[in-house]
Amino acid sequence: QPRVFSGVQPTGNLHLGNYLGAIIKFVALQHEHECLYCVVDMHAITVPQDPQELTRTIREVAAAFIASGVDPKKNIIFNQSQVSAHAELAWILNCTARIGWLNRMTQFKEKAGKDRENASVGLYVYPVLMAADILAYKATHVPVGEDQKQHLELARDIAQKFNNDFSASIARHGYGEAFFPQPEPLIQGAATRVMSLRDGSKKMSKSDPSDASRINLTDDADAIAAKVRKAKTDPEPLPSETAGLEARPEAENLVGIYAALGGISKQDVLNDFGGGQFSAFKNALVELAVTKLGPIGAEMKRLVADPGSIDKILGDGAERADAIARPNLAAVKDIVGFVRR
Ligand code: AQP
Repeated sequence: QPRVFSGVQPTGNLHLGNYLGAIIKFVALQHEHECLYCVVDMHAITVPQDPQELTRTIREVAAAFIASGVDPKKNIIFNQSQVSAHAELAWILNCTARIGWLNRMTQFKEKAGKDRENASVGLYVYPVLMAADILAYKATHVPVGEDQKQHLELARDIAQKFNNDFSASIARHGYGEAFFPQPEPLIQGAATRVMSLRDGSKKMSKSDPSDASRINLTDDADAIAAKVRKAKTDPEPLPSETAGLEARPEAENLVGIYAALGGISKQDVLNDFGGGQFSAFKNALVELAVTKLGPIGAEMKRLVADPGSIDKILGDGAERADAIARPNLAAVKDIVGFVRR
């Protein structure tokens, strides 16, 4: 049966890329599937975090899910560190994954930078923890942005190697031919890779030192307007066909953002704005972004003002998540040959 899992790191500055690449899809999927949406705090500490700020941002990400329309009763909203199966399964999968596989991960190379010797071991094995996040629930579908594609492929490789390595034991314990499903990435829509507003070759990112490079979900209308109006563009008018966006990354990015926020295609956007100047298009984009994001930001602020209520939602979610993950982890321990209590 289909089951959706996805996570967002509580590393501050939740932005339009996180929203359009992931959170907006969480909202759509909740109507059809059982969904688990996780604040992946254990991933966040793979790079240094201020403890008080981490506590605040864990609640803020949960608030962003809810404010965007994810129903905490229907779906399971929780934070990773409250469900010990993630860490336990990650260890077992660390022994399945190969060093050569991890050495190919581009995100580690980017995040570790030049001083790789000094990166945390956690940052290196991050993709294995991500595989454990998904496989602990035997999730079948994972809505993510384009940047997570390689990690999803690794999760599929790990699932397959585990199934192969332990095939005899899996069959002996009555699980048939495969224990873990192959999780499918869901990377869809007009904005699977939202780019920086200052540089069309860089992804919009929480850690970009320039706040003008991203629209934060908590930005007010004035900030959104200022950032969109200042967004880098080129001097040509907008094309009338999507083919004309090729080699124009900044234009393509803004058209993609408009399409994703408006729930229309890029061609629809160009039907309305093709041939026109950027200034008119930017005005319309400001209006759309403020209409869509304004209420989300306001609701996030309201929700985080009551941390007790958010903690209750996270605690309830963790219990429900644990009830799914615990039997799966017990089965994995049997398959591996561990003696259980
Ligand atoms: N620019 C983006 N466009 C589309 N999707 C994006 N995502 C992130 N950036 C973009 C998607 O958002 C989800 C949560 O991401 P994350 O918080 O787990 O980590 P990240 O990808 O490392 O996010 P950032 O903003 O880029 O953080 P830093 O600056 O720390 O590296 C994922 O589904 C991701 O694909």
